[in-house]
Amino acid sequence: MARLGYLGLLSLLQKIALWEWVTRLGYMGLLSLLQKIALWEWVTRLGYMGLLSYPKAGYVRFNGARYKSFTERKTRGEAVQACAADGGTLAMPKNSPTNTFLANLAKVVKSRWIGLTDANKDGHWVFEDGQTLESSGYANWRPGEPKPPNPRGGCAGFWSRGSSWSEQDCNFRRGFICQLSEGV
Ligand SMILES: [Ca+2]
Repeated sequence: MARLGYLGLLSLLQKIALWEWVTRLGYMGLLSLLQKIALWEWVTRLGYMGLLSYPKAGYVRFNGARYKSFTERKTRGEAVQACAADGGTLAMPKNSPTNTFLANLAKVVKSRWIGLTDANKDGHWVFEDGQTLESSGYANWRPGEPKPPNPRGGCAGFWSRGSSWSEQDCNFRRGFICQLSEGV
């Protein structure tokens, strides 16, 4: 039973239902020990991947992905971790309709991180999935942004108002928007 604790992504009710199901199979004597282990490993892995805990609360579907805006302010790194905990990434607006949708997704308390950074190479903007901003053919920088090159690079996010982007030090604390890809 202690291993249930590993299934942190499952709700308590889901864990109980799973355990009942696995246990019942075992009682029935239908599974060898190795089969039980394999089954449990599989169930655990599904839990890690978040496949059993969908639909995620608060995510809204748009053009084949789901998005959620968070108002708590985090550093870029903390925001990435928060999205990963939901099985996703920071949101990646790669076209105008998606960008407009994200900008209007929820009430904006402060500016919000998106999944775009030049932290690895100043001036070289890359989305969370590795695609370069240039190859996406879309950008929506606020006038004067991104800021002049600095040695550390930065991270992009929605400006406080509207749908344009600004560059900020990645250690600033902003709200953020997470994205779950279809099928994740
Ligand atoms: Ca920069």
